[in-house]
Amino acid sequence: MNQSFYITTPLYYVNDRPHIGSSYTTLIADIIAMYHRMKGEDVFFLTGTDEHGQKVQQAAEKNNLSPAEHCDIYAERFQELWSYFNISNDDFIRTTEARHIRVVQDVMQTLYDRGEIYKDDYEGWYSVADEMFVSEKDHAEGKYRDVRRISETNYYFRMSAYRQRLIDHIREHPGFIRPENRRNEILGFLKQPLKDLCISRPKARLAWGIELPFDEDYVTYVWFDALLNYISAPGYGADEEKFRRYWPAVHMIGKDILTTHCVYWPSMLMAAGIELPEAIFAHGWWTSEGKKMSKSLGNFIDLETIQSHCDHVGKDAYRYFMAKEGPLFSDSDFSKARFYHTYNMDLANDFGNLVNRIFKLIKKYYDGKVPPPGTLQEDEQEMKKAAEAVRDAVMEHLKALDVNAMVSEIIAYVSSVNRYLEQKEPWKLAKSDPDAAGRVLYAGLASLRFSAALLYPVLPEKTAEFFSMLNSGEKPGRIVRWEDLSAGTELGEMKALFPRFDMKRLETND
Ligand code: ME8
Repeated sequence: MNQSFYITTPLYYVNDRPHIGSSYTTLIADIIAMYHRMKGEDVFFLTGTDEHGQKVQQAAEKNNLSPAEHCDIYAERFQELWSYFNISNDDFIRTTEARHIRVVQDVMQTLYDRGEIYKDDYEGWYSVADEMFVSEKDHAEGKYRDVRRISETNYYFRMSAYRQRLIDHIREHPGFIRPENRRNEILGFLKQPLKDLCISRPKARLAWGIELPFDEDYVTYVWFDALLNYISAPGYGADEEKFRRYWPAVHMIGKDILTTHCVYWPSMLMAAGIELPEAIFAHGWWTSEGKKMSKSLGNFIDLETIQSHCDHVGKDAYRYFMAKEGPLFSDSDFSKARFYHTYNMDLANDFGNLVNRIFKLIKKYYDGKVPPPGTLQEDEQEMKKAAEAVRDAVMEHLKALDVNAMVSEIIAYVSSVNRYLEQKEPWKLAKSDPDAAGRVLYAGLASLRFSAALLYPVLPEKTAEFFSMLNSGEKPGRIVRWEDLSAGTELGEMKALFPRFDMKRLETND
């Protein structure tokens, strides 16, 4: 059976409209999943929505809806948007589904039976806004909002017992938490003793949650519920064969949820006797026009705004921008000017221009048929070798989940093909030395075809259009060999794949 690969995004809360932050994690996970499919692997790509908790309950009340009705609307909205952006997820899990609730209750019961969960009294600070118990120190520092003194009996998970095992695992598996700075952050966090984790809320205070299987007066705490989606979706406890095929997963997350994923989640899995994830990658943060995105600043870029930009330059332009300029290792700023500028530079000037030039010349001088390569000279041999090196580098960056580097590598190759054409001037050669011109155009087109095949996960629509223009009977979705471009094929109808965006339109807000 083919090698399998399992990748996840966070489950997004349904108390907020989808925005560029949630689309970023989803897009890079999608691109990684698509590359693994191109390698012929059996991929399971999971995303979904996190639907329980106080905030959802409150958001529903505000809109005069039941929590379930509210969740249906939002879950559908997320699904519509992921489909608009051509996200290729294999499953979409909602934490309110029966298949998930059953797993949460089973794992809780197991941990309770093993003495990993116990009941205790708590008196201290609680942040209503963040739905969290807050330490004396954090309260004094004013870290959390809407903090109240409460006294409550709850259930606790013995997370403190897993500190040393977790440190050992992180040390023995250098790729477990990525990138390196996040790994160090967690190792730093684990220098202090770990507290046990409160995992319940009394139903009297919060009804919208999963009931504890051993006490009907309580529901689970949101994180204990949500994290388990990563095993409930691939069939834990229901379809063991499927679960074994895909687990362990690579978790793509933002840096805001590092501790829950790198401390709570592995401790829960260790307690339940389940293998730990393969890797957790926490990326950086998008800011908007130089500022932190927040509702009060009114600069939260929602995906409807992005859709209106896509009306001008296509959806692939957004996928490309996210992949190339996104905050994978450090934070990154989203601005309209930067978005359209990247589009013009890389897609219109480099890729699009190269396609136009080569197609036009072949139409004009070779009757629209791919000219024969003849004997490749040193320069063309170099381009073929460079293509192979790009493919190998892309596959190496894929192992590191470095989507930025993958895209930069391919577009740098496309630029080098542009320079090759400038240098060879096939438009002049066509008159003086048609064989040489044919060779140059063949090499240019072979390089373009190769680049388009490799860019498919980033530009699924435009590379499909490119292949239909090429008329070679091929569809994108697999890695091709540079030299397999067939001479003699009649090119299809030409279209401008990436028309230039007039930056003046930004001033007039058109
Ligand atoms: O945390 N820049 O859900 P959430 C980059 N339900 N990424 C961003 C971002 C930004 N400005 N804003 C959000 C939750 N994200 C929980 C997760 S998982 C079992 C439960 C992305 O809707 C990033 O991936 O608040 C971040 O981790 C996630 O959205 C938070 O989504």
